[in-house]
Amino acid sequence: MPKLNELKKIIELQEYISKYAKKKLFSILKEKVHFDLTETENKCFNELIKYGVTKFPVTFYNEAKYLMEAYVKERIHPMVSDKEKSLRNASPARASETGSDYWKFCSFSDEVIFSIFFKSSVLKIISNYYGSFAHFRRVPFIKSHTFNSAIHSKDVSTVYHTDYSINQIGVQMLLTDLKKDDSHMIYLKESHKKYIAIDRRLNANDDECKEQNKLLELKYEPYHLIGEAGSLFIFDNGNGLHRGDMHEDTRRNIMQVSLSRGDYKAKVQDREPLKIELSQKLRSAEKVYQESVKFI
Ligand SMILES: O=C(O)CCC(=O)C(=O)O
Ligand SMILES: [Fe+2]
Repeated sequence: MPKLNELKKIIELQEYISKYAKKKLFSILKEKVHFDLTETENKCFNELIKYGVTKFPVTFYNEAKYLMEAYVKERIHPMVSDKEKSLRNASPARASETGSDYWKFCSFSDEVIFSIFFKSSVLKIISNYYGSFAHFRRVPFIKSHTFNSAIHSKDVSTVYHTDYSINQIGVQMLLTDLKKDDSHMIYLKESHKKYIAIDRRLNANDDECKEQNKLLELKYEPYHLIGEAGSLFIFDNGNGLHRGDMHEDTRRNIMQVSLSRGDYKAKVQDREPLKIELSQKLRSAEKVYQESVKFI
């Protein structure tokens, strides 16, 4: 239970937050969908509704191992030449701010990435959450990063924020094991119900940020995106508060991708590089999979 002076600060913070609150309504009328799920998938879906974050019931252990070998350690891997044409660097400025020495956008056409998204119920769970088809807003990225507070103290995603503009859902897969004292994402459970919008740029001062993080963690229960390699998390980062909790001398390897309800068309640099191959692969797939790549 927080102490009285902490409660007072929480209330002040809440008032500060609501000044910037925006309730983004699902404005365009969408085709309503609902997919049948197994009992465990349904449990996962219900958790997403309740907490704004959930762990997918399947762990993609072999897939994570493959992605580490084929991408992050690409320079020593024989498959690299096949992949080269589909890999794109993320913003070098953001990469250096976040301590990423490997941060690349890749293709859904990769057999393993394809199987994770188009042969599982990940997209069905997210579509059920939206109540309409989920659409990828860009291709997935694979990121390997360390953290050094002296260099990276300006990393904006270490401050609690929501990515509120496009009703975004994030999917993050761990490519190697992560423990609580490794760098990882923290999501504040049930904060997605409050329609909070904190602009990251409003939090310039480090001490102020730390204080704000502490207060929010008293108000909402933190959910740590940690676990074994291949763990896959789904989170409503459009509405819920989250941040990267960075620890020095640790390395995080992840694959991440984000989705929207289709209110957003991917920028040229975020689109699928092997679009024709991907369309062919999806030709006889269920509509939920075909729809998901419509805007990339
Ligand atoms: O896990 C992190 O470093 C935070 C990233 C983030 O803010 C996001 O994916 O929306
Ligand atoms: Fe975010």
